[in-house]
Amino acid sequence: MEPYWKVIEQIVKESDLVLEILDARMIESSRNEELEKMIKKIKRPVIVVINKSDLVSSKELDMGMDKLRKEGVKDALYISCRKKSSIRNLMIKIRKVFNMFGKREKIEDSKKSGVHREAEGKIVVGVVGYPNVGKSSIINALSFKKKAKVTVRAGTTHGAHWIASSGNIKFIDTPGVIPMKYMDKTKLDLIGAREVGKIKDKEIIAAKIINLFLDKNKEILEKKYGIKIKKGDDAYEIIEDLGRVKKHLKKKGVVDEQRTSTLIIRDWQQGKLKMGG
Ligand SMILES: Nc1nc2c(ncn2[C@@H]2O[C@H](COP(=O)(O)OP(=O)(O)O)[C@@H](O)[C@H]2O)c(=O)[nH]1
Ligand SMILES: [Mg+2]
Repeated sequence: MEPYWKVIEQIVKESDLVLEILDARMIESSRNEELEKMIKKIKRPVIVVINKSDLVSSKELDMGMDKLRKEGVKDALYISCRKKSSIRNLMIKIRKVFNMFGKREKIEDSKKSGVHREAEGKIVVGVVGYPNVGKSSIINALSFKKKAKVTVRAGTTHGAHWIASSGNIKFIDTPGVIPMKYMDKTKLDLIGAREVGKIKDKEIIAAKIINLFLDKNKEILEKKYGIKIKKGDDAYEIIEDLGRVKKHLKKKGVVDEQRTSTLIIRDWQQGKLKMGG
């Protein structure tokens, strides 16, 4: 097994309960099948947490939740780290799921692994998910202390993990680096798991981001960038237009598409392009 998966497996084993964090803007893409299988095998209860709900409309969120339920996810909720009420709801959910699990499976399981946290009065919560989905931010919000490092640059929680606590709950943060070969790179770039400087085909990713808006909410792009999108404009034409507006020009007045694409990707990854909300 790859070292990365060993670390994650260890964290899951140490946990009584796992939070799988997803990005509200790409709920499906930010799920990780391999990770979910592993958690299931180790028999830990999971709460699927759709984070960054402030960046999408409530309609979108409801649709995403419906889809998750249909796919058999029992415990899911959406939150935003920027909302106190969200964090409260998540805390309530953690205690609820932990107590239910305690009755259902925990006793048998704890005999095997030798873990008996109820007796210790502690709940260990492992927080997993792709880089940049907000794991560290959630831990910080839940523990009311700044402990886990939050970064605008993707993939900066390396190797070691932090443990933060809140009352009798301990949180384990997980490293943000997943070996790239396990994942669809485009998907990762959209989630923001890779820093923009490391993305080679910036235009392709920028075009994908634009396409996410073109169908339903192109006004968001128009407003954010002060451009006018005509019917039938494709993503590359929009990059071109934006490059002119921003004066991202090379010699002879040719638009520097790399530079404009970088701007779009960065704004998206940093949550500066809301899809509604
Ligand atoms: N808009 C918005 N941004 C968030 C939210 N949670 C985290 N972020 C931002 O997402 C980026 C990555 O967060 P971080 O906690 O470091 O993610 P991690 O890599 O999963 O630990 C940071 O710029 C955070 O400020 C949220 O609920 N809403
Ligand atoms: Mg982190």
